[in-house]
Amino acid sequence: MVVINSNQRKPIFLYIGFLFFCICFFLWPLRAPNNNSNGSRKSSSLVSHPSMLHHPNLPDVNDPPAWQNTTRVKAAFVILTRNNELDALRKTIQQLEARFNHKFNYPYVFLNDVEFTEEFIELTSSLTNAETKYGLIPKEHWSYPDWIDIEKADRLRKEMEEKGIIYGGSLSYRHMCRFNSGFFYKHPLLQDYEYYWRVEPSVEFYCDIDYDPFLYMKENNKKYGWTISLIEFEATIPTLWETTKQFIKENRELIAKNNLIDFISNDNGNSYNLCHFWSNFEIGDLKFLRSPEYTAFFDYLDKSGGFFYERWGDAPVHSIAVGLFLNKSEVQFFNDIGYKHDPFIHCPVARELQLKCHCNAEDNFDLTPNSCMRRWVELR
Ligand SMILES: Nc1nc2c(ncn2[C@@H]2O[C@H](COP(=O)(O)OP(=O)(O)O)[C@@H](O)[C@H]2O)c(=O)[nH]1
Ligand SMILES: [Mg+2]
Repeated sequence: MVVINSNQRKPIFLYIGFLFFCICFFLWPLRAPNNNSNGSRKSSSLVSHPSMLHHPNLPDVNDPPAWQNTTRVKAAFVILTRNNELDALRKTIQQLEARFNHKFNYPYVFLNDVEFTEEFIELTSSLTNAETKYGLIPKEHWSYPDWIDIEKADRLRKEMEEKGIIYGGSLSYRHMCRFNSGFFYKHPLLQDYEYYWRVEPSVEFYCDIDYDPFLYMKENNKKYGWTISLIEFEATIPTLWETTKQFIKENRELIAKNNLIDFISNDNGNSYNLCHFWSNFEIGDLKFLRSPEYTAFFDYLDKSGGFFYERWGDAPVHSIAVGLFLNKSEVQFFNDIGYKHDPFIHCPVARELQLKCHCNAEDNFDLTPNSCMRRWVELR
């Protein structure tokens, strides 16, 4: 028979106590109906979000719904799209209205590099009671700037295409990325707004959003909000980080004191770890994009030619800017907004958040190897 004396018992009790603590601390928030071993293990910090009960900024459960508060932010959805994406976009707007905007009625700004068709205007405006505006992008925001060597750009595009790099051969994709990086917020239709929510055709919204994320951003001094973060294709941005480092060297005074460099670099800024916020979803403060530091950064990148000679995406550009110019408290992870842009899904896994969603927590991208969520969670 095994006999345990009193000296041995003490460590055993301690061990059992510790085990119990670990179970409560790590597993309690994970009691999602469909927990599995890979996608749904989350630490408690992953489930914090503005619509959780007990959040300091939220009213008591007995208070009237948030949309009955008539305070609205100067904000709009911004949708850059082509006429031929109409059907994909209608599906997206239908979900966005059903999940959020029929309660809050924020306006839509549609942007295009060619005129929108009558059909597009009719079949999008009919899906919402909110105001809809349709804008043509000025030519100078969607064309080569005069310092670009067009023959060199043509040749490098061809080379990227031959290497099989995604969108490597597309000129319009490059105009799109450059426009989203440095121009959409300068469009006349956006001048009256303080915040934007970027939406693309085909994206899906899986959960009811019963509070106003714009108001949340404003009241909590948040400047950038996201739902999915991931690793960039390195072949699209070979010199982006070197160019950024040169910018930093020449503009040290513009870098935030408590910046988020550890989200985008594993070695204190020496190299880029390719982490970025997926910019097909963004809720942001337009003041940030219009700030002197963001303007200086975009202009510097633009002058280097990488939007055309390589294939710099607006996602790494925005994310690096967030990493350099903001601090963590100004950046919001919208865990509660269930969202899909093919092929990835952010689906909240906590049971409280699942209640009003139609996604499967097992499909959540956050803790898969290509997600940068762990990096985010580890940030102090
Ligand atoms: N007007 C216009 N919109 C474009 C063009 N290319 C892309 N977009 C829009 O830009 C956004 C990103 O393009 P998308 O094809 O979804 O790129 P991906 O998400 O990186 O695969 C979407 O909202 C598209 O509708 C273009 O040539 N003209
Ligand atoms: Mg897309």
